[in-house]
Amino acid sequence: MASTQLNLDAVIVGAGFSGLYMLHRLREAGFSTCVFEAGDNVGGTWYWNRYPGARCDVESIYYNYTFSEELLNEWTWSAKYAEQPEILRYINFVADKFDLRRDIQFKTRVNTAHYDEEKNRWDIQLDNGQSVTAKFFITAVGCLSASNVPKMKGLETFKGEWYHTGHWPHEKVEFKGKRVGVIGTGSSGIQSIPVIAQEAEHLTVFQRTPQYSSPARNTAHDPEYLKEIRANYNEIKTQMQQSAVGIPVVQGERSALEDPPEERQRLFEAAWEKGGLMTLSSTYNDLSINPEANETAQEFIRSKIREVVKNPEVAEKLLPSFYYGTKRTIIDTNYFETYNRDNVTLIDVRKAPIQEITASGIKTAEEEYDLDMIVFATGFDAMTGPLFKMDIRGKDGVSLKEKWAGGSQTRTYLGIGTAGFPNMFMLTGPESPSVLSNMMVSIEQHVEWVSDCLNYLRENGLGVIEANEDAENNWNQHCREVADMTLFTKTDSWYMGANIEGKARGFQIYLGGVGTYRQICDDVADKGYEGFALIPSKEPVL
Ligand code: NA7
Repeated sequence: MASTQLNLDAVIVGAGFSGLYMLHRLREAGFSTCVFEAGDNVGGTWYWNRYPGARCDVESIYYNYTFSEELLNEWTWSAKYAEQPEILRYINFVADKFDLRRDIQFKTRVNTAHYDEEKNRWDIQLDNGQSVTAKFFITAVGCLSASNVPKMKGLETFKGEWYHTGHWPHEKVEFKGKRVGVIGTGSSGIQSIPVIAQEAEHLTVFQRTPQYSSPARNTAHDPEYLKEIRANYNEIKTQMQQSAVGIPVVQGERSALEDPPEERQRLFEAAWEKGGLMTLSSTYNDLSINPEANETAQEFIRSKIREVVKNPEVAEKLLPSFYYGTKRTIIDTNYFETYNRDNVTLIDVRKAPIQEITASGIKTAEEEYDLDMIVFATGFDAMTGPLFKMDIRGKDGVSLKEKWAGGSQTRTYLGIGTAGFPNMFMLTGPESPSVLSNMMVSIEQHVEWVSDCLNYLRENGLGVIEANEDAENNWNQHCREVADMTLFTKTDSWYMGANIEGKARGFQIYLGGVGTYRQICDDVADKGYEGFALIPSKEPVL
């Protein structure tokens, strides 16, 4: 059957937080737009990550859209840290409020997007056989949407159930009476382990790298507090936008080494008691840059783990030793306490690696564990993974994968554009603050920058915008220089691409802070999109 071709101003890939807002902005500005979304509903990350205990580690009052005062006043978060179902309800509420669904095609994956230089249009093929052309191609695919199930011998022979946390079933998964194995102790593992342990007959945790985690201390919201937040939201929004990570954080002004041990202990204790994402890490100003200062925070958390976990042998296995904060900082609810339960066993797979999955469980170098269910909390091919799931080709048929492959690493200009790929925009792309910021702040900033850019092109009769190679190289170098000033690059993490076999190593996030980054992006726009080549339209396309 011949399919009819849609010709649009812009195609957006993904109906998560970024894709939805991008659609709203472009539609308001009069551009013809459609979102293609693989899932059967809106939500992106929050649609797919439905594992037990999933919740956002950014406080709910900061983790929402801020572009509409009406929306801010209409939605009330129940708790300091919102659970996945509540966040998904919020996203659905937004989609309904702004009538977004009529321009979203669900259950549709973008397979290929090829730029046709002659026509100056993107040719897009969907997995249902439909083809679409668009002047602009905008990826809103998220940073953590390509889930990583490590290649393990024998997985196909396993007779029980198995799931990945980032692709969790929509129906309730029953743990009752089952022997469950969880592989991985990143955020997803640490959030789900305490919840699974409460239900399962037995839980075996397969840990490769012990993690630093501190208490979230989640609480229900006090209506008076929310009233105050609403009354001051404009000021709070400005603070978020100008901050380092998109959350107003009180940053300590001294080095951890300036304080005597007793005072340091007092401040760390206070942070531990208060709980929350940045509380401990912002106690001092040098924890992320000075190895000795970092060691003080490491030792503090190790002492807490020894204090909480009753069995000293188990506690010992749980002690992390990498630089604190250089893998995603984690906050938890009863994570370390869970190892005091009789129905929980911790296996160190660094010492005795997993050799294979058998029909009945997991076999390590030391022992075989019988399991009814395996939960892979093994993370994602971050940042580039979601983009590489599509065959994106720019000028001369060069694919994004080829351009960024091998040792050459990812290169972007501002994390928004990349040379050789005209009229393509990446929302929260590699080399932007993205996952090391409050995503909502970074999403709104990118969406607004891109929609302003499209308006500018239209107003000025411009048909093509493309990042210059020089600008891109300078940005790439700047990103690396900033990252090299910190301890982040000293740890193997998914920020470095180190969790995926064969992936080129390189720090993929801009660490200069969201306030600084916003200023840089605004300056680029104010200077007529400096660093981008702008070419007049042959015909008035928009
Ligand atoms: P993460 O943070 O990438 O954690 C994945 C975990 O899985 C981590 O403990 C890994 O150990 C472990 N892992 C990965 N592969 C293996 C194999 N082959 N064997 C044993 N263990 C393995 O993913 P999450 O989903 O927890 O969190 C992702 C982000 O989502 C999070 O940072 C928040 O931003 C939200 P490793 O540390 O690599 O040794």
